[in-house]
Amino acid sequence: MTTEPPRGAEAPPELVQLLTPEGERVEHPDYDIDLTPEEVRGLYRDLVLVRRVDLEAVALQRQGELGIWASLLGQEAAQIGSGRALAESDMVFPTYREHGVAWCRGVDPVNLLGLFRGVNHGGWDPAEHNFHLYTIVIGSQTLHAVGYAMGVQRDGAVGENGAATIAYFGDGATSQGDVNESFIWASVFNAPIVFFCQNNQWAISEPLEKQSRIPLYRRASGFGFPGVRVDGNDVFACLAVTRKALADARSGQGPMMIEAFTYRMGAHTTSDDPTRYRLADELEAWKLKDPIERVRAYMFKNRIADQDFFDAIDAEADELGRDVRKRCLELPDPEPLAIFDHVYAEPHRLMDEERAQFAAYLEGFEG
Ligand SMILES: Cc1ncc(C[n+]2csc(CCOP(=O)(O)OP(=O)(O)O)c2C)c(N)n1
Ligand SMILES: [Mg+2]
Repeated sequence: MTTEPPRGAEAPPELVQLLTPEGERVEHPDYDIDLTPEEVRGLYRDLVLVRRVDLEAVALQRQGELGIWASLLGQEAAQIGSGRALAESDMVFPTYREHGVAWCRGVDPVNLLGLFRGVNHGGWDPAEHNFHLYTIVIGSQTLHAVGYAMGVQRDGAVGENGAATIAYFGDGATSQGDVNESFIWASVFNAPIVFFCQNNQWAISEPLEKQSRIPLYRRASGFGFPGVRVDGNDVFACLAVTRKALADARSGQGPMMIEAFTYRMGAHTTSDDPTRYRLADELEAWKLKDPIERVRAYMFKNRIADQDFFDAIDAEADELGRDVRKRCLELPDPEPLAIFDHVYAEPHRLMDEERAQFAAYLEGFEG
């Protein structure tokens, strides 16, 4: 009897990788990158801090303080690598799980928590951070992103001072019509956009095999633009590949798809129980590819950081966790009628009617 390796745990051969799970630096002919020790320490800090915010959010949800939370556990490198590749003028269209990218864009994590606590409608100003609001409707943000990128193109912001757009989505989203339509528009109009697919192997309980019979990145060629698969647990490779794709988009070379091959180590959301549909050995195999551990091993081996550095980052993470928790619990509840305030930019008759109905309903309560 042969023992099959756990599903998705074998590294596929066509994967761009610059840092192995053991923390060994490897070369790549197309995507090399020179990082200073300072930059490596910065990436490590990002990875640890976003994981800490995520863990705190899961705990807050378990304590009844958030309605739901979509954990990024395991996907930190894909998000920090791509997020740190962005230029300030680039525009991001996220899903609901891009907490690491939000971090790179300077969005206060408490604003993310406010959304999942149900006390705000979005939580941040997309124009201020060049980071659009979270989108729950699977794949729809890719169409918004292509529309935005085509607008940038029409404003003439392609070339030397060009700005790129990046759309995040999951493996499951690749089966949505919206995503396929967005590929077509981006391709035929040569839009300055990067499609960043985090293939975390699952769409809730639906495995990757139910989305595609070919590697996802190869879909791109059918639409007429390049696709590449990167080790999504390798922050160096994600940074290098995304940096190049964004630079190409900005300079007018059109769209590109990046498939970040990674794994969702937690549940789909806090409402999900993955033990119902996946085997524990799959998770165990992926734990060995942890995106943070490999950077830590690399830093130790190459004397880029000492124990004091790691202790200081851990202390900073604990402090951040405490601060985020405290400020989350202090978030004020909105006025019930505020739900009608920003549905439309202009006054709207239907909203006025519904507001009045709801106000009358609220008046029916005593006190
Ligand atoms: C249009 C639409 N259909 C279904 C859903 C329900 N739904 C929420 S998350 C999800 C799975 C998405 O999987 P994937 O794209 O792989 O992203 P991941 O959650 O794994 O990051 C589904 C089907 C939805 N939100 N929107
Ligand atoms: Mg997925």
